[in-house]
Parts: sequence; structure tokens; C-alpha cells
Amino acid sequence: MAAIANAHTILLTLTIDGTENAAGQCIEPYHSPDRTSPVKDPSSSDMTCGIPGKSKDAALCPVKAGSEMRLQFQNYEDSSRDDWVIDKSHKGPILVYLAPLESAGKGDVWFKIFEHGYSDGKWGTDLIRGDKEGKLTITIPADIKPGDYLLRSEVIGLHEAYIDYAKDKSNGAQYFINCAHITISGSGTLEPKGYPIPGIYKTSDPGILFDLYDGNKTPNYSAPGPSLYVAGSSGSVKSNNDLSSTEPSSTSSPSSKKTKPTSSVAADENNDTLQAQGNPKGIEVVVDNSTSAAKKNKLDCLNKRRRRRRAIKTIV
Ligand SMILES: [Cu+2]
Repeated sequence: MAAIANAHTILLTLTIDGTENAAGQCIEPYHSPDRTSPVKDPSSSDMTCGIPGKSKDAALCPVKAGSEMRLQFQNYEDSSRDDWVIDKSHKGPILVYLAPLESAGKGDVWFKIFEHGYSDGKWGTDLIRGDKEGKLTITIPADIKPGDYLLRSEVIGLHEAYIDYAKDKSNGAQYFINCAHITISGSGTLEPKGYPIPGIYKTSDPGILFDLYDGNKTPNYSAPGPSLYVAGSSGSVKSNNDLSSTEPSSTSSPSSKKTKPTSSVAADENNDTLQAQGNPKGIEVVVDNSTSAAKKNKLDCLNKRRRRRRAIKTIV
């Protein structure tokens, strides 16, 4: 059943002080042809800033330390689609990391400034779906050192995360990653402890290998990766999922995880597929701030979905 759900997401805009910035402004240009494809191997260099595994050029957007910025995520341009922000099957955390730009994301440089796993009855992905426009507001820590930074946004889809990716590469968590370039101004001096990406997640981490379909587990979910940096804490706040090691993981411990009947997932995805088939206008509706390249990517992505759907039908 893996790879049936192709409804993913990207960081579409970054709004600072009322100015909305798109890809190529401060968001790095998207991977072509399928800009919304997930990364699946947490030890891949694609984890740093998304496929194809290296940070790309983008203009720097200025932001004041301590101020808010708004991220907007989107999957399709047609806002009438139920999955236009992200498919409802894709539940999981949203995380945002920063690293000094000069590092190009390499080394022990990344610190986490936002996370929402599951709290107040909502997954991180529920926040952007619930907003209807895919928007999420975060705050830049007030006390970090001014300078140029990479901002890395990450949405993790846990819909196939009940099986360890190391054991079955057609399953595992899906990582939707984008990087943006920002210049932080202010009078802070702090340089929070950094961690390597790839390296912060193992396929068997409790926030990565997780059974979304066991409702008893959901309230106890905690987001993966290093502890959150909180302004004023003069160092990272320890949390129960703090990393015990910063080594990139090449091994993952054997897991006693059961395999899971997939009927509930399959039903959900079939519904989405039917919905999508009944609503072909996704390719006709175009939002203003897309470049023509982005539009082409969108078409490629849709065509890929259609081809896959035909393939699925043929198998059935
Ligand atoms: Cu997806």
C-alpha cells in the first residue's frame, strides 16, 4: 500500500513584517520535477535542505530577533481540494531549525526553534490544515546572535511510520523539507548548541517509528530530534527526547514493532484517490505567485499521480 498517497506538501511562502516571500526570494528553489516529494532516509544528505541534498541559492530576507514570521505550506494550488495544504492522512509533527548560513547546513550546526508534535488534541499538521491556508506562525528567538541563517522547515508524515524504514524502504516516516535564507538582526549573543542534519533522527526513534493508528499512543507522542531552543534559557532546554548522541545513525536497533493491518489506511487513501479523480480542475486553477517553472512542476506532479493511479487500477 505504500506510495499510494502522493499528496505531499512544500513551504510555499515565508511572510516577514507583512511581506510575503516565495521560492527564489528567501525560500530555496524547489526540486524539479516533483517539488513535493518526501525524503524517506533520515541518514540521506537530502535531509539537510531537501532533495537534491545541498543548500541552494536564495535571496536573504531580513527579520528581527524576537519577531514573528509566518510559514505557509501547500500541496496543490487549487484551494477547493481537501488536500490542497496536505492530505488528511499525513498526520505528524512540524519542526523548524536554524543554522548559520555560512555552514551550508553541514556539521553540528542545527538548532530547533519550533516544534509541534501532538498537543492540545492536534498534530502539527492539523495546525496547517485547520488554518485552511496552510499557515503557521513562529517566533525567532530574541537572544540569538544576529547574522545570516538557514531556516529549515520540516513536516513529517507518520502515515506509514508504523514500519521501520530500515527494515522496509517502502514504508517509514516521510520528511517534507525546505530551506530559506534569513538575516536576523538584534543584539543577542547566544549561539545555541547545534546538531547535524542528517544525524538527528534514527529510523527507530520513538518520534519517527510510530503507530499513528493506535489512538492510545497519540497523546504520548513527542516530536523527534534535539531539544527545543527557547529564548532566555541560555542553552537548550532538556526534554525527554533529547539526543543521547549526535552521531549520524547508520544502524538502527532491532525493533519489536508489530506489523500493522493496513485496512484503515487503505480506505482513507482510496477515498482521497476517488475525490481527486472526481476533481480534475487542480491543473486549471493557478495561484498568482507561482513561477511558470513551478506551474510546470505542478503539472508534472499531477501527471505522476495520474500515472500511478492508472498503474494501481491496472493492478486491481
Ligand atoms: Cu505524501
